[in-house]
Amino acid sequence: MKRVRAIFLSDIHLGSRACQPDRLLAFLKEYESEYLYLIGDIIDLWAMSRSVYWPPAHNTIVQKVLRKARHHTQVIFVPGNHDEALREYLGMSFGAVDIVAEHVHVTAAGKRLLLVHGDEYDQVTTCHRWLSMLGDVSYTALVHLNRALSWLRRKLGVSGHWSLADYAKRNVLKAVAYVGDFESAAAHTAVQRGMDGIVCGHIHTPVMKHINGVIYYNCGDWVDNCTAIVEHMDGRMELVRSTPELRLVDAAAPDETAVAHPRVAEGGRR
Ligand SMILES: [Mn+2]
Repeated sequence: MKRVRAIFLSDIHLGSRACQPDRLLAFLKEYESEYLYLIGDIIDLWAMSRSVYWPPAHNTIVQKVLRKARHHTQVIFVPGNHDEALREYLGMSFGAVDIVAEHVHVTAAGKRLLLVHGDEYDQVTTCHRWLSMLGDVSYTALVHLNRALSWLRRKLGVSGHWSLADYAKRNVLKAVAYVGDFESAAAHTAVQRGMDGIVCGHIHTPVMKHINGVIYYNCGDWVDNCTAIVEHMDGRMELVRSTPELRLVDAAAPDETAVAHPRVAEGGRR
């Protein structure tokens, strides 16, 4: 059992056949923390709306998280796009799990980290190329515009996920650029908000790296990579990978050379 200060998880996709619950359970058994952050796409309501899939292992994960919340762990849940329905409950608590749109975590080393799922950067990313040509257009404005658009789509009852980014992601070469653009857009927000870093998920590409003077953390996912970000008691951050043999290994060191895993998934929804 390892005691750490904080655990950051995203993109677990419970309720989807793609989720790897055993490897997550191995991780949750090994690590205890003061803070547990669930940074979106924890429950895949999109997958469940197509067909209900909920094996006992998925229940075990929910029970384990709730048990942690009842005892000594502060659990905070930032909904993502696959569990967007839970955004209706922002500001509320369920079984000692607080649901919020975003959160600022301060590490033991005093670093301020913005926690968001990251789907707001998805559309921003598709516009990145000509944004950089136009120069002065604010990402923040675009992020707000994107939020307003998805609200409107919901109100109009347009189902499914509207995304030019999905189209771009079907092409591998575009996908490489896509991941880079997503990371810059996220880092840009951290800079603008005066943060030391940003912790997000969404694109299933686990990494810790310096971008424009801030640190960009991506938790990865529990579909392909089985990774988590942890903060040790002294504020040191680490990317941890749960291997198929259920052994936990360090995935990367927190310096700018640590481009941990340039994995690119072709197509597919995030
Ligand atoms: Mn997502």
